[in-house]
Amino acid sequence: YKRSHHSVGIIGAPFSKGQPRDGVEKGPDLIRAAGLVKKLKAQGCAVKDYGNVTFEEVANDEPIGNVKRPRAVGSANQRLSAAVHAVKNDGHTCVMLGGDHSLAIGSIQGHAAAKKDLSVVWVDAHADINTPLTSPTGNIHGQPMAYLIHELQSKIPVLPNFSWIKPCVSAKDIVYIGLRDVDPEEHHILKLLGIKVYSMTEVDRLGIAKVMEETCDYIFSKVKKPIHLSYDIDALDPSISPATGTPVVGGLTYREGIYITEHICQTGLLSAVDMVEVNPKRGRTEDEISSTVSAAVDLIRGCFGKLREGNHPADYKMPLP
Ligand code: 6HN
Ligand code: MN
Ligand code: MN
Repeated sequence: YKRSHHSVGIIGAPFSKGQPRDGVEKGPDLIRAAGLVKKLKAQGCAVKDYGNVTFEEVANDEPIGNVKRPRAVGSANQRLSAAVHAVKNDGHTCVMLGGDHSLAIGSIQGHAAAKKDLSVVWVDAHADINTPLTSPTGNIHGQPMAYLIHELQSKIPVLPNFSWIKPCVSAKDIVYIGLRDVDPEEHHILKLLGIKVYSMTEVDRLGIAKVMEETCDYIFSKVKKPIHLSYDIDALDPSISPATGTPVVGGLTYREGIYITEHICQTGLLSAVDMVEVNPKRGRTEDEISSTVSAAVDLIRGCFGKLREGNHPADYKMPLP
């Protein structure tokens, strides 16, 4: 048994303009209201809540080609990137509470500014690797990986407020887990770049324990890089987390979802986490909302040492009669 010495820095990013449905900007405050900080402290973490990033209003944010609200998304991510960089420089593992998944641009960029050479574990029903030219929707939450991967830079057009982004991840340092709704163009990109993917088919075939063992063998095959875990709540099955913008049937069970976090935690290399796409306005009942939010809280707790077998402090003394 190892005592956890996690020091966690939390940043809220109440932002929704990477996709068309409002409500997802309420994610950070809902996840906090469910007791995240108190629960992390109770399991032995040192926690600093940096509050929410504030975003500027962007007027006349007309589409560029089919890309929607590029200026607002570019500007929001630039601010988030600076905030994540600061949390990393303070020495914490950074937890970014979204907001939609376009925020991974700023979160990964800010993380990479502090720790160069990251590996990225992307847990999602979707690959979020469309380029502006392949995107069927124009929603930037379906595109963040494309802006960050070195190998795709020749495919990315110039966009307003995106010039600060520097590609910072190599295709070989990415693992996807949970995919089940991948656009044809995205599938082509994944194959072209030889990106490691454990779709729900591999989760079914191998079981989640083997998937995680292979994931870590793969990302640690050369040097042990810090891990950026980008967790889209829609990776879980909609029976557990229905309050999200783009739910897809056939997802991870609660137990599989938690197992991923437990396994990543025990590598000791988790350096930043995104928890995104919790959208209370997409829940049809209070129960659907609370089930989604509490799953998000439990996944974050799993990232920071909570064990299902139970935990006790290293200095615990049995009460004497
Ligand atoms: N997410 N592939 C679709 C698109 O619009 O590009 C869906 C993206 C979903 C994004 O869930 O973070
Ligand atoms: Mn996503
Ligand atoms: Mn998704």
